[in-house]
Amino acid sequence: MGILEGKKGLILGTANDKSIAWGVTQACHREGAELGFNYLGEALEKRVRPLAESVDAKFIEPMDVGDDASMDAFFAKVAERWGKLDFIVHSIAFANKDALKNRFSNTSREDFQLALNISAYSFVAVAGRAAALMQNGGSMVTMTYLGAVRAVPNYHVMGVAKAALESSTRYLAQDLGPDGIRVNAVSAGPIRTLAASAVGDFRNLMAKSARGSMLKRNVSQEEVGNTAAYLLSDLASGVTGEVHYVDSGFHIGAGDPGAE
Ligand code: NAD
Ligand code: 0WE
Repeated sequence: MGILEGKKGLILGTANDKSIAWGVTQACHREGAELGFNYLGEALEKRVRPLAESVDAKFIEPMDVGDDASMDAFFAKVAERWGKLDFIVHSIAFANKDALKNRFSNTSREDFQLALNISAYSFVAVAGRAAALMQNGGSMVTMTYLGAVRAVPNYHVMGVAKAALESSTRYLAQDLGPDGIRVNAVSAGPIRTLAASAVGDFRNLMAKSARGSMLKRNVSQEEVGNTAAYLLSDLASGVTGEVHYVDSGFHIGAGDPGAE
């Protein structure tokens, strides 16, 4: 019997079969969960719907986390079709490409707001709506990156957004804990996904991350997915407010000096 048997959960942030959300989906499906999905816009529906159907999902609806009306419509459908919810996975981030390339000190107000809105506030917005459907407790997991706590070249405003996301994880854990709802973040090492492939010199960053890691290799979507499935399950019933690294141990190292 799977560790998520009998549980209903939402996977938010699938773009394609390279998405971290898809690695989480495969682990959750294998462990017996019933899954629901969102997609951002019609272009992604064509990719997400067949993927979601391949894991027997029946709930596949649009949601733009930058739009309160879109979020309300999505969660109204969750309430109508499922009534209750056991877990959510938030695997969503966005920043203007220029802000990840130009000097950090030149970040515009607009680009700062966009990155924090889509990459950090959206977790709070999703968590509040989901918590209302978690009558028997629940578990929430978001995806973060080391750039939240270290200055990683070019990660820039996304690092600021991930710092806000990790802090939001702790405040959500405090707020929702009395309702039996746990909230955690998984800090993944670099993985080649749609969002990552749009980043210049990602190949070099991946090579450096592998060299500087304890396991001397990068991590996969599947490894991140398995860790998320554990955090979503009752096996992690005493774990909340945590940032759990799945990065081959890179973050415990000294970084570049030993890596080269
Ligand atoms: P991805 O491109 O597959 O996923 C990003 C998702 O965000 C997409 O599905 C996209 O549709 C969604 N999204 C963007 N704006 C949205 C909006 N307004 N409304 C709804 N959805 C929106 O890339 P990924 O690497 O799988 O990213 C998933 C998460 O993992 C992100 O939070 C990212 O920061 C995090 N992460 C990625 C890595 C990496 O190296 N790939 C490492 C650590 C953490
Ligand atoms: O969180 C991320 C990806 C974030 C991201 C990437 C893009 C590229 C395309 C957010 N928004 C956009 N917008 C775009 O238009 N990661 C953890 C992967 C990542 O991105 C980096 C990294 C790593 C690692 C960017 C610079 C440096 C390192």
